Amino acid sequence: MRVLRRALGTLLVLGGLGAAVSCTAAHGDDARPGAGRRAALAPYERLLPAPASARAGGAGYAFGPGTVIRTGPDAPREVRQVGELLAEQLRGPSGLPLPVAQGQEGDGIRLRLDDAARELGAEGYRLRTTASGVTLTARTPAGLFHAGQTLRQLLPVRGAGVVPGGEVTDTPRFAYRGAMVDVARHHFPVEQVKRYVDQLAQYKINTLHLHLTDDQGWRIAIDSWPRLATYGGASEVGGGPGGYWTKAAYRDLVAYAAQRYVDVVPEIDMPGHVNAALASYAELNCDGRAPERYTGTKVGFSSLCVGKERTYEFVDDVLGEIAALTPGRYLHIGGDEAHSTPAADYAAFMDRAQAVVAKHGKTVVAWHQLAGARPARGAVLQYWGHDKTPAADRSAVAAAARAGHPLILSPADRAYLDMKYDKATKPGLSWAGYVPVQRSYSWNPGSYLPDVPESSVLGVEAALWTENIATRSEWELMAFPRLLGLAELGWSPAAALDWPAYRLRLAAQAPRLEAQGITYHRAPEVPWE
Ligand code: IFG
Repeated sequence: MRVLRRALGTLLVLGGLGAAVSCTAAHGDDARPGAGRRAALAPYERLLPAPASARAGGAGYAFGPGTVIRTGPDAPREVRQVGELLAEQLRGPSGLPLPVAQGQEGDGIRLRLDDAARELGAEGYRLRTTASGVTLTARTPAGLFHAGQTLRQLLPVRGAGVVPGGEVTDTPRFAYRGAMVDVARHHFPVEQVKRYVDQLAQYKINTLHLHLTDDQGWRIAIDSWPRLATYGGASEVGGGPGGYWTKAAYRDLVAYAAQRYVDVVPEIDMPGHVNAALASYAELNCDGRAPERYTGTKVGFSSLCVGKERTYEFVDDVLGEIAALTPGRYLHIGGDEAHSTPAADYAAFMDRAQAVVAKHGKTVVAWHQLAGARPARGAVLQYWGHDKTPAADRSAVAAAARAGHPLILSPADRAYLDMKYDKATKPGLSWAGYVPVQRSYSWNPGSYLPDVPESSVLGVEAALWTENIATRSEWELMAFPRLLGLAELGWSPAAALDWPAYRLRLAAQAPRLEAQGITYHRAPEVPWE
């Protein structure tokens, strides 16, 4: 049945009919939702995140041993790099040589910058497939990279094949499409984060927020305060050895992410969530005594000493070194759960910490609790409330948005990837409730917060906290497939956000996730292929 459907599918697409091949397979008494009627999506209808517009039609391109990736005779170095990276991404699954050449003439996959294509903006692209090849056009190398990720999904998961004739014209809805990973509660090697960057970039997520410090660990070397990493990094939740990244390793990760058009936003969480720093330096404590390192999972018990000048030397030194490692514009200073810092002290501290960020040429991002203090001009607030968040908190955030502060939306009961899917989920937490795949997808960032217009929403971010996530498979089980839904919420037009259609497109990603060895939750609400 499947072979017949695929052959039928290819014939239709090749013939330019491009219609979605749908056949009602008799599934007998299969009770799974959606099992009764399996629509085999046509290639241009299975793209995720859904593009702004896609149309199948015309003859397809035979992607095979003769395919050349062409970047154009006078292509800038960055375009050649996009071509090389795309070739690398395609060679593995296809097993094809895919040389990269500069000449534009001839069949193949052509990458073309077109500054006149203003409608494509900073990250958009056009992808056009005819018998002679696939032409990727964009105003920027980032757009060409995103076009390449779409092309990957028009190719078979393995081997050579026909890219069906058609055209995609695509631009993102939100500028900030993020994923956060907490490397403080549990230490993870840079290699694991690089693998995550590959996965994020495949679905056009363009920001990696690294939660580098917390009560249980300090994960980045700071030259002027070496014990932060060497002592404060030598533990983690559960009492494991922990670890930390050298600056060289961190720079390598930042460069790796930049090659995939993923900006890194480092977070130094303050004034709360600082036990690792306090344990490393007695002088940071108001009473001059360093607490023990902490390996539990409580929150809100630690605070920097707001009244001590040494604290601000620490803040300046640390944020200065982190800013120097950060090519991107944002520096996240946390600000959440400062339950041991009196409100007036919190506001005074955040005033000074924000001034330090500005001094080092960066823009502040902070958790939305900053709305209760004095957010600096241009400061971005990251909202992590949920359906039970008090109206007062929401209105403080709405007021900050009205005052011009852009918002990143990370609702804990939608976008927190550490929330269990259901009671059977082993890793993760459930303080914000269970978050099944459908719930994680079924919200509209443009109208999610009352009194907050879409124009105030910078974007969305999926956050993976790691109190009880310690391995790659636990990480991937929690992140996939909900990350794909959040990638779509960040990229696709509001009109495309439709669970009945999305669930079929998500199901079609399974062979790709499996080919990449990604552990994922086979949610019952998705008709997995
Ligand atoms: N809230 C804490 C995190 C983490 C999380 C786990 C924020 C901003 C609960 N703060 O989310 O440190 O403990 O789900």
